[in-house]
Amino acid sequence: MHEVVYFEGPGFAEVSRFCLEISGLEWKNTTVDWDGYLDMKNKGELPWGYLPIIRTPEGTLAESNALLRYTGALAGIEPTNLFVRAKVDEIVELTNGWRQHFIPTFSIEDLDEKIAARQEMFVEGGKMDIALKDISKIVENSSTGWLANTEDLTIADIKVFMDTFMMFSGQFDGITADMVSNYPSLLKFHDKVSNDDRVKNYYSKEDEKRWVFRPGAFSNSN
Ligand SMILES: N[C@@H](CCC(=O)N[C@@H](CS)C(=O)NCC(=O)O)C(=O)O
Repeated sequence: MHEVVYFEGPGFAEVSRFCLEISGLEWKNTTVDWDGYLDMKNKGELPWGYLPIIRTPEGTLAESNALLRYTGALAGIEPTNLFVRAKVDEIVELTNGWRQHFIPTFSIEDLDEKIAARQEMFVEGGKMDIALKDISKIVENSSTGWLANTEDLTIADIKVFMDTFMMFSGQFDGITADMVSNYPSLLKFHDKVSNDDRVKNYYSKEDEKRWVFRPGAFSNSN
């Protein structure tokens, strides 16, 4: 039995939750609030002090990308060919790179300042604009529609899909769904991934933070 422990939102754990779900293995989704997190930290249950973790039959694993690769392998969506796997990792790392631009804005206390800092990243030439254009280029260069040019979806597709679109759910001040309309290739990618049966089934229930992963979520943004 595998147990993912994280906060309720998608954040750093969504990709692994999805991979475990499609792996067909038995797994448990444990959610904690801030006090629950502090309690685990104080008890020394978090190897490096952060969530998410996965409790596995062989011990605890931490670091979201290690969890992604592990659960992706369990789900059979981590390629075995070493070159393709490295391409997949390249895309995963590229996504981490831009995520790092966004994270410092969490600690800006003044709301107007936080909104301004985020919006500045999305104007033409801003860090997020460049990042989303990079992903758009990857989509445009793929002959299969999957980011690493594979026959089926891989952890790179899941990572980019979830990390990108979760930003636009409305839970982050200053980032609105209509901002996606500047990136038509990303919308095309959204269409492909959200209509994959595995993804569609996983998001069949209404959820205020996860509506962005459903087919047509951004259809008004076109
Ligand atoms: N490098 C870690 C970072 C995880 C991380 O930043 N987790 C946040 C929640 S989204 C956390 O545990 N924050 C608690 C804190 O900052 O004290 C990973 O990728 O798993």
